[in-house]
Amino acid sequence: MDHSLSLDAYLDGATLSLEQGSSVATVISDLAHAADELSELIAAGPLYGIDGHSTGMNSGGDQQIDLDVEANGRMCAALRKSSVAAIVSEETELPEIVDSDAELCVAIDPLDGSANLANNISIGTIFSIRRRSRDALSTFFEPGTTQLAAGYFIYGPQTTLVLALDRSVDIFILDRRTRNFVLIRRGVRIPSDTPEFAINMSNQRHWNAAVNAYIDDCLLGTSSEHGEDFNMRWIGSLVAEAYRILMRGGVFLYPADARRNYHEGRLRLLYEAHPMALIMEWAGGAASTGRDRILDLSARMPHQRVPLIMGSVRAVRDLTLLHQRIQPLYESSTAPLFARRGLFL
Ligand code: FBP
Repeated sequence: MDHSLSLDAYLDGATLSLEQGSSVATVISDLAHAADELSELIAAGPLYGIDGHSTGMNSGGDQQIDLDVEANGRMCAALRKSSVAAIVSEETELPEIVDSDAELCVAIDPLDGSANLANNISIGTIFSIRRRSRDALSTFFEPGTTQLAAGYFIYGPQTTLVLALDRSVDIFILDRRTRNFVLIRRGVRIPSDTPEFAINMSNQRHWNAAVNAYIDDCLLGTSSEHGEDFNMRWIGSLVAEAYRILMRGGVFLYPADARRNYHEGRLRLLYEAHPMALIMEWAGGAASTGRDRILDLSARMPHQRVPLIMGSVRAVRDLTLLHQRIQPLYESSTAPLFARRGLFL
């Protein structure tokens, strides 16, 4: 592939036929400039006065570090510059109205997985762009299917942008010589069946029966219902896990579990699950809570959490079937959990 198409040139073409296309292009371009600067700050860290010290808790009760605050400041400044109607940010308790007549609303996680920074592991910025409905705030309470575009930047060995726009998922890399994002991959497709799963196994005793059944089956390898050996990964960084799935398939799970405060999972609907689900589906994959398609869900609160299962269509389908068949059985009877034969039949 010719690596000479810059993000701005790409956006000129890709947004041409979209309603609100030029506003969408402006938002993505402004976020990309902020991501370029943020990536430099992340790479230099302590040299630029960022040492990862705690600045307390954010409104959602998650630990906040200096870089979360810095990222939030830069990303929200970029969105104000683009003149969006309203912003929901992970780091801010209430939605911010910027210009209530503007065309677009944006939900953003300015720095996902920031706790990984101390270990020099990839982290990212996730965003979701919607057309403003009758008023700016109600836009955020519409289903994920109303997203116009979504994407994320990864700050890792390379700084990349994964962008879901106009039903295609395309990938850009930051060329540090020119400080431009450049297209490196168009129309990413997720393999439909890859024997690889990602889940935080330390929570196994808290999972529901359907998730336990699925992972138990994966661990059985060739003697399992799946009939193949599985590989496992857990990076603890949503953006990095999603990138691996886009490259080679597999499934990522952050399910609801029995721990206090995890009854709706850990991840947030508006700025983590909705944008990831759009990316997965437009790349030929799927995303579900185990019971419902993520894109069909509407948030009830700006920082609502949701269980997230995403990746290759076969794995998401199998997990959905297990939630339909095993979990109700488990919830309603004291009978043995399930028979291993015919798990997905
Ligand atoms: P934040 O939203 O607090 O940054 O946390 C999100 C996240 O780091 C995801 O990127 C990752 O998938 C998950 O939390 C890891 O959670 P856990 O530490 O419970 O495995």
